[in-house]
Amino acid sequence: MITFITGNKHKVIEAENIFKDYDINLEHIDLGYCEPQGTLEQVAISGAKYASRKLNKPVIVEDAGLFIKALKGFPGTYSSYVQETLGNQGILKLLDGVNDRYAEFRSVIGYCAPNSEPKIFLGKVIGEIAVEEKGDLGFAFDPIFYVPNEGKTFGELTTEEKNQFSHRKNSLEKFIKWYSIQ
Ligand code: ITT
Repeated sequence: MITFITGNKHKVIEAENIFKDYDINLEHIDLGYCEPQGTLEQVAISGAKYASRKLNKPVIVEDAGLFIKALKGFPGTYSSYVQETLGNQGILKLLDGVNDRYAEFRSVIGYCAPNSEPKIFLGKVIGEIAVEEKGDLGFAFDPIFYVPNEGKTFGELTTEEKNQFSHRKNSLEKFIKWYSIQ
C-alpha cells in the first residue's frame, strides 16, 4: 500500500487511473505539508520525507508545474499560486503577440518510506500555449496547454487520453517501474 499525499483531487483521479493497471494499492490522504520555496525536486524530497515520518508509512507526493519558454520558465514552481491569481486568461495576456509558445509540464514524484531516504522521479510533456482556452476537461492550465501531436489541448482530452503521455503519467510510470523491482 502506498499513500498519495495531495490536496488536489484531479491529481488523485489521474493517479488512480494510472495505478489501476498495476498490482499496487494506492490510498489518498490530504495531509498538508509545508512546501519550502525551491525547485520541484526540493519540494518533492522534503514533502515525501516529512509525510512518511509523520504517518510512518511509505508515501508519494508530487510537485508539478508549467514552464513557459518565452517567460523564462514562469510560472514553474509558482504554478499553483499563478493559476489562482492570474489564471489562464492572465497567462494568455502575457503571451499576447508572442510567437514562440513552447511550454513544458513537469512532474516530480517524491517517494519515501519510514527509515529510508527519499527518491525522486521526473516526468515531462512538451507542448505549446494555445491562443485561447479550449475544452473543459482536466483542470487548471489544461485548456491552454496545446499538444501538437494530438491537435488538441489537455482540456479536450479525457483522463484516459491525457494519461497516455502526460507529465504525471511519465513520472508515475518511472516510479512504478522502480518500485516493482524493490
Ligand atoms: P498538492 O501540492 O496538494 O499535490 P497542488 O495543486 O498545490 O496540490 P502543485 O503544488 O504540484 O499541486 O502545483 C502544481 C500546479 O501546477 C497545480 O496547482 C496546477 O495549477 C498546475 N498543474 C500541475 N499539473 C497540471 C496538470 O496536469 N494540468 C493542469 N495544471 C497542472
